Amino acid sequence: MQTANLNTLQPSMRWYGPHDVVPLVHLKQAGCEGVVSALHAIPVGEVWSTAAIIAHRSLIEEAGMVWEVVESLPVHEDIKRRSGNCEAYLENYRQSLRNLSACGIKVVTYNFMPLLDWVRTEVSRELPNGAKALYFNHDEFAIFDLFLLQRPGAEEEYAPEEITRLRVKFQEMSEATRQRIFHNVLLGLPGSDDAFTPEIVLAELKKYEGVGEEELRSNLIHFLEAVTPTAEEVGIKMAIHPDDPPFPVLGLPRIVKTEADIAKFLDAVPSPANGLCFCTGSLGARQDNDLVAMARRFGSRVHFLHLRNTLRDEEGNFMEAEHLGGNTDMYALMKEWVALMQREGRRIPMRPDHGHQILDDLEKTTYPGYSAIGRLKGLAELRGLEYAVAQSTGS
Ligand code: CS2
Ligand code: MN
Repeated sequence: MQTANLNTLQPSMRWYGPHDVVPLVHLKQAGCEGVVSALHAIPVGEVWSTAAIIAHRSLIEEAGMVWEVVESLPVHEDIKRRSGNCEAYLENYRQSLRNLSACGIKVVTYNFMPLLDWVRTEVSRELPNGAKALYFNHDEFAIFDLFLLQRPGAEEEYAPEEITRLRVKFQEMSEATRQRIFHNVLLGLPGSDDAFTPEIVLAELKKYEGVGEEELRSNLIHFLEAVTPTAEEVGIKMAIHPDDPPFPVLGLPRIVKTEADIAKFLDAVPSPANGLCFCTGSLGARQDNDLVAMARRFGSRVHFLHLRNTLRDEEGNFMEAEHLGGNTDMYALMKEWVALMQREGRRIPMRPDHGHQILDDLEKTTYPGYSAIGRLKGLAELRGLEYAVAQSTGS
């Protein structure tokens, strides 16, 4: 594909490492220049050694692609709570940044969601055409919270009529559905191959007692003040991933869900090294987020793009939609990214965040959302859109 200008998105996909059922050669065939990856075997909080980074990078380079974006260098819960060994983990984080920079990494993605990463109630919801997608159902999640987990305090967060309605729904629910919900909600927990019991989850949640939005935000700013000077010094751009979904869950605060949230921590640590992974799928799950306005306002701090679409309904449910379908106007957004790259004379790495399970992948077990063919379709559609936008604006 030929574009008039070199400042295009860097087409990329995520690779989970040698155990990923989608091999690197398939990412190359799908049109990727870059691979987004992490050293998943290293326990959260430990330093990523230069030797381990180089070994991983060699695999990607041998497959003809570059590794410039890490997703994720996870932040230890002690840092998020600013307790325990927080300062030691911050020093480890800085050391990992130095090592990553020495090995050519340019962008480091992370999130600051307490305990859970993404949350869904279904990971293979069948669509009318037989494809499968990830789905968040508001009622099922509330049922998990109120009746499966029985979280203390949960009842205060729902209206009494709603609790009555949900109790009936729960009583009529099959055991298989209950188990599916329990399992899926906890997929975003680290080490989620283990069998979590309500007791284990409640004990983990208890550790966040007393950490509300303000405390978590101040802990994030503490983290940013601790690592940004190092990132700046070694030439790494930090890119925080928004909360997914962008609202509090299980009584845990979430602080990267709206334009106002993002402005706060970007302003608090104004270095360009303190930036964003703009995930349209996460931010787009809220109807009150104006993504185009956010792209305009924060564009120069965006170092990495996750392009994904969601289809919301009135009840607070959302489906992961096709990349160009759903509620997010991908065309309007693509115009912003193309203009931004031209204006600033740079390329932004982009990956299709998730894809549907379609065709031969329906028979395979991949990480939820990380099928080969669905992502390939998303990447191809997004690159076609980018090409058309770039051509039509004469850039
Ligand atoms: C990702 C996130 O698969 C996904 O939904 O977008 O898990 C993301 O990798 C992390 O939140 C970033 O730290
Ligand atoms: Mn994302």
